[in-house]
Parts: sequence; C-alpha cells; structure tokens
Amino acid sequence: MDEVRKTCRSCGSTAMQPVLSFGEVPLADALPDRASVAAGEARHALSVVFCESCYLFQIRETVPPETLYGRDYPYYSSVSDYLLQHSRANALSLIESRGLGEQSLVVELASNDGYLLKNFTERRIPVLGIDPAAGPAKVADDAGIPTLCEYFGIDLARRLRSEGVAADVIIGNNVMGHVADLNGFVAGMAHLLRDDGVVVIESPYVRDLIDGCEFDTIYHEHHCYFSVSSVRSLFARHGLTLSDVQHYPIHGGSLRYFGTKTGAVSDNVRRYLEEEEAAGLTRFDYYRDFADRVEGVKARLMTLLRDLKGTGKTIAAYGAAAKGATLLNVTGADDRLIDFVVDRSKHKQGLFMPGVRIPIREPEELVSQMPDYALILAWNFKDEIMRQQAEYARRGGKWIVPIPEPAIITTPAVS
Ligand code: DWN
Repeated sequence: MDEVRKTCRSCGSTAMQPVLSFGEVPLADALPDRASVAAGEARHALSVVFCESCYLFQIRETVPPETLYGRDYPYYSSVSDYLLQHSRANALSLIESRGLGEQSLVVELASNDGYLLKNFTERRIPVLGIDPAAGPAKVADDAGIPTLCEYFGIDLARRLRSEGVAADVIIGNNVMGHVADLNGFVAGMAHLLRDDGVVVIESPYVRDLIDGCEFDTIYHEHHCYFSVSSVRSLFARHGLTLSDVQHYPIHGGSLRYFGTKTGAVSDNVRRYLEEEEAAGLTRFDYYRDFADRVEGVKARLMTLLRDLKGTGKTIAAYGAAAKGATLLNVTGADDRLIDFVVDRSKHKQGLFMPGVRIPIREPEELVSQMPDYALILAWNFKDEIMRQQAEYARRGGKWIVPIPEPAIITTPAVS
C-alpha cells in the first residue's frame, strides 16, 4: 500500500501546496512482459507538492522501495556514453582535488553496474558500492567492484562504521531524490564520512525542471526535486555544510552538491541562494502555473502526433526511459499512435512500455522498419542518440523531441 504524505519529506512541515496531479500511472521502470500487459498493470496515484517551509518540491506518494527497486530493476547506467564520460570526469577531478590513493575509501550510493567506481578501481583506489537493485549490483560485483546489495540509510551507516569502515568520499548520483527516508539517508552519509571527507551528490535541478517543463522526470522513483535552498537546510540538519555547488547539463540540468563537516561556504553557493531567492524558487508562486504549462505541452504533443498519424505517417520512439513511460502515460500516447520503442539496453528489449502496450525492440529496427518519425523519449541524450542513428536521418527519418516544446528536428544528412 502506498503511503500518502501529509508532511514534508525533509523538514516535516505541513505547509505543503499542491502543484500538479497525474492521476494514477504505472511505475515508470516496471516494464511488463506480454503476459503482464494482458493481465493489466498496477497503477499508483502521483502528485506533486511544494513545501513552503524548506522549499522542497516533492511527490506526495511513497511506493515501497522493494516494489520500485526489486529484482527486475531495468536501469543500467553504462548504456549511455555521455553518462560514462561525465562520470569519469567527476571521478578524475575528485582523485586530483582530494589527493585520493591506495589508503583512501570511496563509497558510492546507488553504484548501479559500477559505471563510476571502475574509474577509481582502475587506479587502485579502494571502493565500496552500495545498491539495492540486484541485477546491476551483480554486474558490478562480477566486474571486481565490491558491492553491497542493500538500501543505504543510517542503520547501514552505523553497521559499517562499527566494522571500521569510514569514507573519504561519498558519491551519490541520482539517488538522494530516490530515497523514501531522506533524513535517514543524509544522516547516514554524515555518519559514514570521515571528519575531513566530502559528500558529492548529483541530482536534477528543480529550476531546470520547472523552466524547461521537464514534467516527464516526475515519477514514483523521484520523491524529491532539489534546489540549493532546500539542500542547504537538509544538509545542515545533519551537521553537513553545503560548501560548493556546480551545474551540469546532464539529465536536463543537474546540480552537483558538495557537503563537508568542516568546509567553508563557496561564493558559488551564496550566488545560487541569492539567485533562487530573486527568481522566486523559495515561493509557491514560482510553481503555481506549472500544471497549466504541462497541459499545454501535452496538448501540443498529442496534436502533433495525431496530425502525423492522420496523414498516414508511421511513428516509433527512441529510449525506453522511465521518463518516457511518464510522458506516454500522462499524454495518453499509446500503441494506437506509436508502433514500437527502441532501446540499446538488452534488459529492456522484448518487454513493453508500462501502461501503453508499446513493445521495446533493438535500435537496429529503426533503420530496418524506417518509421517516418521517431519520438525521442530519452531527450536528455538526444545528441548522442541522433549521432548513433545518423543512418535513420540520412534515409529520410525525422526526429521529434517532446520537451521543452514538441518539435520536429530534421538533422542534416550524414555521408
Ligand atoms: O534517476 C534516474 C535516472 C537518472 O535514470 C532513474 N530513476 C532512472 C533513469 O531514468 P531514465 O530511464 O529516464 O533515464 P535515461 O538515462 O534518460 O534513459 C535513457 C534510456 O535510453 C535508457 O533505457 C537507455 C536508452 N538509451 C539508448 O537506448 N541508447 C540511451 C542512450 C544514450 C542511447 O544511446
């Protein structure tokens, strides 16, 4: 049974303003097989609120973590070349700036298939991965990256500390927003961190989400959508200073937050706090018209797809992304409009997009079937995808991007 929160996930306040409701949608990463599609899939309410007390944008509903990240969790980080490059640059910069070596310990929370930690093990820097998703965790472990297949929080941090484990660096990419017990997670990081260590957290930036109308990134795995203002008070509650923040374009715009026990606060943090205050991120007004803007994008996307279909065009999609599942379900773009979705991940091929009965196939099908249009559901990787699929465009295939505004992109022919 899903919990429906009446208090803020961070500060516990009841001053929460409703922003948006998607009604009931299937879980975005629960990709059904043919039998499950026929049997009918479970749906869960999904709605977003803004906390006026600590400024955290968050969903109300909590689906039990065993349901979200059980045995069949299909997301493997190593599928995107761009993500691998981005992660490698992060690792190399930490190795240099923190002077990491054979005496250090790097812990990664949500270490997935080892996509990031391998950059440390290659340089003989000891690591520990922690990830409750059994499939990706096993891939990492098999590749020689020690991985605990468990949920991280204060209990696990205490156990590790009692076994003598203490981290010089704790990395958590796209995980802090995913945990149901946010305070237990941050308390756990503070507990596991050495006094001179650093916590490095990456998460999509709520300002990019709102300004870019990235509504499809809202789904049950993502409980929280952070700003600098909301992270500062969250960290402070657990004895961590938000000492620096950096912006990256990945996943539609993300912030990397640095937390320390002793560190000074950088000018960057002060600048972000001032800018968020000036732009209004700390007030409900900033979020008030988001639902109307989302309705506009949904309507224009559906008009575009229906008009194309109405003139006899065929449409496929690229990327069986979780955000793609949200987009298809909240717009109602189902198998009557979209013939198939392609995805590089072998863990997704042969299954279906949740709730919309659209089969997931190999990327090669794009060129062998030549649908007239391909909707890029993984729009955050659109450049990488269009480069890989240059042959599709060369043969006359056209791309559609849904976000921030539905548009047809014609890429130049590649010889
Ligand atoms: O927080 C989360 C983020 C960071 O990643 C998750 N809860 C799950 C996941 O969300 P997503 O599924 O929306 O993420 P991606 O990484 O945007 O998904 C891209 C999909 O597209 C994957 O299924 C892989 C696929 N892909 C592909 O087939 N060819 C991606 C690239 C770059 C490609 O070239």
